[in-house]
Amino acid sequence: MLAKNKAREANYDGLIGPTHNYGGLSTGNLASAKNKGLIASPCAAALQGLQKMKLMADFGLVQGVLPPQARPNIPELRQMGFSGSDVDVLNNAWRVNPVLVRNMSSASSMWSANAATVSPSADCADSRLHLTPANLSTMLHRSTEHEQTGRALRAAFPSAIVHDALPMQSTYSDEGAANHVRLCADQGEAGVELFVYGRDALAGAPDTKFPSRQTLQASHIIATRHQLSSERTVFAKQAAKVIDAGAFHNDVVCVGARQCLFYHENAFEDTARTLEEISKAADGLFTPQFVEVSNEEVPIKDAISAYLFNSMLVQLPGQERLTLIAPTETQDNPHTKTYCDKLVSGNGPIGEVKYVDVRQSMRNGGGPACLRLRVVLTDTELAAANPKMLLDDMLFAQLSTWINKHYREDMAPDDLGDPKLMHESFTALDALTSIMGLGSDFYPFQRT
Ligand code: SUG
Repeated sequence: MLAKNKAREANYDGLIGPTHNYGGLSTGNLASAKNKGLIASPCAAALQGLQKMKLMADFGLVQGVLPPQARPNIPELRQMGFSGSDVDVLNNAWRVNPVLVRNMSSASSMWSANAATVSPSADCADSRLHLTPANLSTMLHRSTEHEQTGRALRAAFPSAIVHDALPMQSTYSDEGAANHVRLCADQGEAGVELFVYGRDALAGAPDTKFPSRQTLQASHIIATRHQLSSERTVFAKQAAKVIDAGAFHNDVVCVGARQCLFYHENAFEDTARTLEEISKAADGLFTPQFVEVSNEEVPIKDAISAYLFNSMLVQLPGQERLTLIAPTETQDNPHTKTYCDKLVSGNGPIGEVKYVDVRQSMRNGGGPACLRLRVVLTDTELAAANPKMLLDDMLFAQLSTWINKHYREDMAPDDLGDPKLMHESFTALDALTSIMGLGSDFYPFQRT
């Protein structure tokens, strides 16, 4: 009998950057709108994110780190016509157009579930690992991430195919892995890739009030680029009503791992058809296990505010059943807490729920699952992955010291116009490139 292809799922988290703030920049993301203008704590945020990474590494999972992007985004402000030294650019832009500066200062690259769509080599016809950085073209503050994301992913996975982002046109609007689920019997075996889109851009006017950020066209192109088998690929429409209830990505109402799809009954426009297509695509590989949460058990409003589905669904070493890594907000909400208690007392595929505190990120609509990009790596691909971007005790200690040294305790919206903050951020990121072995030309400000 042939040996099984060994592969495991790694989580690459976005390290939270020094300009973390509550800008209220994401229409349709209820937490972002609600918390606009609150005082944020970049230091607490980054430590919370790092602690989550440490927890996963301590469980024995492969944990990677993606560096924050340089903010404020001075090259973008220069493109908008501001000139002079970096300080002149920031001062002039802040005086003329503070809203633009806020958009160019967001630490949003922390939500690495939106960094890219990833297809493991077992799914791709050329047996290569494929990643497509998301163009994030719907939201101004996120639309400038993809180039630097590509640079980070190429540094992390030298042996993979990292494509360019799709064109910056609304037909191709793409938000990465937040609208993509992979199910499989075993990580190293071929799986089923589910692409969930909010909008068919060529079918007329959008059917939602809030932006639907993922198009069918973007999902199709990614599946083609990644050389996926059409029999093993499913495209499903996210329900318009759930987008308008605040589920700006599918991962706010659905998460999957191994054979298990865990989702809210309102998640898909046509649930019966979606499940049928997944079962058909999985035929001969595995039998999918569907865990549907009814609106009666967890009203959609609670599912979204408590982020039950924005949990990480992971297989911990030595455990038969899956573990849900949920935000503490899920524990605080009576509906979701009661549901979780019931879930683990049954004998379904999810056997345990653990709660993590990522409250700083949650106030911007980013739960545990938003903060990580899943990358299935074979042993060979893992051996080729950049070791300095993998979290071990030493990197954890170095990053803790680095955060405590460079990050502010408090961040008010108007602090973003402060040239001192820019200086602190660039100094911190310059030091980070040494810690993570990224080279002295990783960030744009290092290249000028
Ligand atoms: O794109 N929030 C992010 C949250 C992303 C969550 N990601 C996933 N669900 N995978 C967004 O809406 C808010 C920034 C602000 O308002 O300052 C923000 O960008």
